[in-house]
Amino acid sequence: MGRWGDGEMGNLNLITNYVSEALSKGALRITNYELRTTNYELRITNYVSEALPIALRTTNYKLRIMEILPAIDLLEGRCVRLYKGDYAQSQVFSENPAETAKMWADQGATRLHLVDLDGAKAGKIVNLEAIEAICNAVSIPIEVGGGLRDRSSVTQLFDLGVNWAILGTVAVEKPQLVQELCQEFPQKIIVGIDARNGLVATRGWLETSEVLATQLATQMQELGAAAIIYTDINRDGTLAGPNLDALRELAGAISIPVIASGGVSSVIDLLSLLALEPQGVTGVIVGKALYTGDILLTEALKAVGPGRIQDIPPNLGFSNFA
Ligand code: AMZ
Repeated sequence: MGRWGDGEMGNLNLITNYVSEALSKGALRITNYELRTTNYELRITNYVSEALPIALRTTNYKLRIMEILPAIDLLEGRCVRLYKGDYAQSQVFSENPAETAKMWADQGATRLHLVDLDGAKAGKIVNLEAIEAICNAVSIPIEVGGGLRDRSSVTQLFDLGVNWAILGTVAVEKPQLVQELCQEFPQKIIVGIDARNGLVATRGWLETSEVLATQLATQMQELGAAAIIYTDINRDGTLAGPNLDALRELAGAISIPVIASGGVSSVIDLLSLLALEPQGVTGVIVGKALYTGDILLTEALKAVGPGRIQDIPPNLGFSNFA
């Protein structure tokens, strides 16, 4: 393989390949986010934050950034994580979602992803109190989904200060409504496509349609959706890694931003997603991994967020990575 910074190879693919290859050869090991190479040692945050911008600068490469959206899934007023969206397999992570939201904001999150799980099942907003408390607790932008099936539920959220409404079920069942809302609220309607084996699931993921995720994404782009959130149900809450192939296919089919969701378990997963940024994957929703501590938000932000470029030490050269 080439060296970091070698011509067009000085891009993220190379860095990601470098990490994979070095890991497989035992030249690199990761302990608690610490990377060690045989001839150089540095923390993973520095590895990414310092080496990546240099690689990119060497090739005049545009810096890739992945926005990280901590997920707050609301069930009966609490912050929970489900396993593969199964309501029977829920784990409570916080009794106070507003406090949780504030914690993520304090750690540097630039946007929050909220899901009203009771709402998705009931077909109407259920956890309004918790959503309102979160809106009052933080000043970063918030997106909310789950149970938004008509205009009034969407406007109710906007009135609270929510920045984006996420529509799932109605994208399949009432595309006309999606179109009307996109016209009325440009850039504020996001379509959530939740797929099980490539087919779109609806109504709290209790039903699976015959619609293909890519087909729906193309249609929703035409209707004016600001972005698509793509969730791989079989990976959600499993820490099994994102479905990169499905994301690549989806992002390749449309030109609006794609936000990846489901299975993200490590900073390496975030780096893999960063490789899909040129295809239009601009953000990633992280749930369970943040709550278990598998991903530390502050570390993740340094790894793939905009802040990392500020940390470049002037004397770090590629000779260190031979
Ligand atoms: O985990 C689940 N069972 C689940 C979930 N996370 N069911 C729905 N949702 C989320 C979708 C999307 O953000 O990912 O609810 C929203 C869609 O809700 P609706 O009511 O528009 O289909």
